Amino acid sequence: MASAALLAQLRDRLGPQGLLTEEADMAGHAIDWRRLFPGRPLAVARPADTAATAAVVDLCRRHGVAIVPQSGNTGMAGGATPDASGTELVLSLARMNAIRDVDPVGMTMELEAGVILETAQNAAAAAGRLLPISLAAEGSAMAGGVIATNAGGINVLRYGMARSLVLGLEVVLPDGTVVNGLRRLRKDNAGYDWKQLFIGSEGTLGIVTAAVLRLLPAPKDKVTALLSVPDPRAALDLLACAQDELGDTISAFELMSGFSLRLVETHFGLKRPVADGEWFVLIEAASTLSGLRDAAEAALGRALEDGFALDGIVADSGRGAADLWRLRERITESEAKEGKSVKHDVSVPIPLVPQFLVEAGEALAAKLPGARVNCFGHLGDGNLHYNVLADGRSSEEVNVVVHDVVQRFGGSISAEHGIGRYRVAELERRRAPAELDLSRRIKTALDPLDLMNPGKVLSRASLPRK
Ligand code: FAD
Ligand code: 2HG
Ligand code: ZN
Repeated sequence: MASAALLAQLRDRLGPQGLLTEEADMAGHAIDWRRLFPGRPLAVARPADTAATAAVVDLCRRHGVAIVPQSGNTGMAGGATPDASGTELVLSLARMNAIRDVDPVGMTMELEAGVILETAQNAAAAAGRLLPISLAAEGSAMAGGVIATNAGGINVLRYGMARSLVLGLEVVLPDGTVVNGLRRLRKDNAGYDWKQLFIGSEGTLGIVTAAVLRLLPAPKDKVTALLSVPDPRAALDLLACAQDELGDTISAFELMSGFSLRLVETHFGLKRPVADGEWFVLIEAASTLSGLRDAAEAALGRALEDGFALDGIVADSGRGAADLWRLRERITESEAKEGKSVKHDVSVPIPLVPQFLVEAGEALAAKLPGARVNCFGHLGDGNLHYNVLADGRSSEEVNVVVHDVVQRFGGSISAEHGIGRYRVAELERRRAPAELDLSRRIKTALDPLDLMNPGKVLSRASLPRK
């Protein structure tokens, strides 16, 4: 069999550590974090360096075997697991986990794709620098996955998505070519900025093996506050007020519904330390200079006086801040414990968020009565996680109701989690034909055999026949 020959060649090239073929060993690579997208890998290759990664890609291409790149396997869109055919090879980056260099003067970090995000954050902190990408999965998500999904998280409003922090990239193309663009330059206009194609491409155009990330000075002063607000419109007034008082020190502005916090209390026993309300905002500001606390208290005072906030607390210690963040970070796990949900990771223009929430709520009540909504997210970016708990309803049925409203508001059906396989049909339904056609042309130019994460982002059927 062709696959038996391939496995023998892979074993030769990678050694016993480098190839998993037993079902029990592969189990953790075969299903995603949400346990929604199980698959059956042909095998799991675990190359230890870029040359071995390129060799795996080359061998797979010769045998016509598709590859599913996988880093921390925390993705929310089913992009990192294989299909059920037993013919796709998972290529895990987990063994490529070296931080090659941290430069506190040039403020860069060069690292391999399998470095866990939290490890990278700690290495930056040890050098007195900040790697500002932060998300609840940072203890498992890896640099390669963060870059391949162009991850967002809680600090986007100040520092941008992962894309804005990538200075250089090394990738293996679907034909096995290694392209080394590991430059640490702040300015580089020499030709096409090809790395942007791979950032956010979810493993469909090539494999990210290493990167150079931009670092920032580490903040010395930080304030974290939790406020209850009467409604989402007041939350936007609060955003404007916080921007006036705290300027560009605001690094996170997160919205949480009362429903979200009740889930966290039910499943983790964590109580919110502010008076009742139906909406809550978690704000963090950080600065390399001191004096933030006075500004934060002035902002809170003004918000209470003007009625944007009903109640609020400013954390008075690192531990107090961590307790407030725990409320936010536990929402996803609480939702999973509550039952099945249909996730929506949407964005709309920031000023339209309150009206979006009204209209999405009305559409659900009319079309899916009884559905419960767990809404929370990155209000400072106009990005809401509008997750619907609707027992017995298919995701297709629920997606269409929510995404119709998103489309009416000029929004996006994936603000930060990507398309994976979960949102392929919705993307193809809702993106303009010319945009889809351009994406297919890019895919076909780089991966004419459709061997790099097939069926993710773009459907197999929509690509030219091989
Ligand atoms: P994986 O899940 O392994 O892969 C994700 C995609 O990238 C797949 O399509 C895969 O094929 C591809 N890929 C992986 N590695 C490579 C590589 N080296 N080269 C090419 N392609 C590759 N996301 C956010 O944006 N913001 C959040 O706030 C956020 N919070 C989360 C909270 C929780 C509790 C969880 C479970 C997830 C959260 N996520 C969030 C989603 C997820 O953590 C991010 O998308 C993360 O960037 C994925 O990294 P990973 O290493 O786990 O990637
Ligand atoms: C977050 O912001 C993540 O916490 C996860 O993006 C969102 O669980 C979700 O839907
Ligand atoms: Zn998020």
